[in-house]
Amino acid sequence: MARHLACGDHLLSLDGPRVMGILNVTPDSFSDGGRFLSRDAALRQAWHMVEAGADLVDVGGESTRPGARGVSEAEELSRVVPVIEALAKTLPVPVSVDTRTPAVMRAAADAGAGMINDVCALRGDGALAAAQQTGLPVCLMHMQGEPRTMQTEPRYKDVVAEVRGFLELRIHACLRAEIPRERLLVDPGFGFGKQLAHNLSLLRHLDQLVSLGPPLLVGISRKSMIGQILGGRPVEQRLYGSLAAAVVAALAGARILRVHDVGPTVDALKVIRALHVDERGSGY
Ligand code: YH5
Repeated sequence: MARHLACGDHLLSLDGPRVMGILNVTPDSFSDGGRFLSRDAALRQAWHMVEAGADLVDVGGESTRPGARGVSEAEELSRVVPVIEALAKTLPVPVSVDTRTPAVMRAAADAGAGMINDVCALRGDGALAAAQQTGLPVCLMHMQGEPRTMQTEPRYKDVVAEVRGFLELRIHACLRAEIPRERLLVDPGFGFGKQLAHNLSLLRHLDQLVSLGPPLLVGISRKSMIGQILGGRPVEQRLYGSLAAAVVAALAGARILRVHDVGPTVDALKVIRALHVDERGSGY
C-alpha cells in the first residue's frame, strides 16, 4: 500500500523504509558531544546526511537522554529555530523538529519545518492545539515517566499491550483535537522508560504496533539496548548492532528509521528494498 506524508513543501513517500538523520543541536548531547552546536556545523552535518541518502532530517535542541534536565523555552528556541530556518530553505528533504514545547512547534513550523516529532505524544499543555495549528504531520512517541527519571524503575505487566494502548489513546486525542489520521505517525519510544527486556519485547512484536494503522517510526540507533545486547559496548561501537536492529524493524514494517549513521543504514535498507522489486523492476 503506497502512502505519502505531506510535510510542508515536501511530499515524503512511505512506500518503503525511509531514513531520518539525527541532528542534535544540544551542547550536552550524548552521541555527538555537542560538536554540531554552531549553525554552520549543523548545516554541514545535515548536508552530509542528505548526501548519504537521508530522506528527512530531525533537529532537536533538548536532550531527552536518561537523566537529562529540561532546557528553557527561550534556550530551545534559540538553538533550534535558526538551524531549521537555514535548513528548510536549502535542503531537498523535509526537516522535522524533535520537541515537546508548543512555542517551538509553532516557531519551527513558521521557519519551514515539515514534521513535528514529540517524545511526549502531544501530552504537554497546549501541545495538541499547537501541533493542530501547524498543519504538519506529528510523530506520537510512547514514554513511561519523564526523561529525568524514566530509567529509574520502569515497570509493565504487558509492555506491548500497554504501549499499543497508549498510542491508541493518543491517536484518539489527536482526532478529537482535529489532527487528522493522515497526519499521524506512531513510535514505541525505545529506551524511554524501558528496560532491555521491554525494548526486546517491543522489537519482537513491532507488527502489533504496525497494525495500529499510522506509519511506524523507530529510533534504536546507538541506544543503550544495543550496548547491553553487545555486552556493554560504548556508544561509538554500536554501529553494526544498530544496523541489525534497523533491518529487523524495517522487515517488521517500520517506515521511518531514526538514525545517526545514515549512509550505512541506507545501504542496509537497500538490501531489503531489493527483495521487494519484482521482475519488471518495480516495487517499492
Ligand atoms: C525516538 O526513539 N529518541 S532522543 C540515548 C542514546 C542514543 C540515542 C547513547 N528522540 C527518539 O536518540 N524521537 C530521541 O544512547 C526520538 N523516537 C523519536 N520519535 C534519544 C536518542 C538517544 C538516546
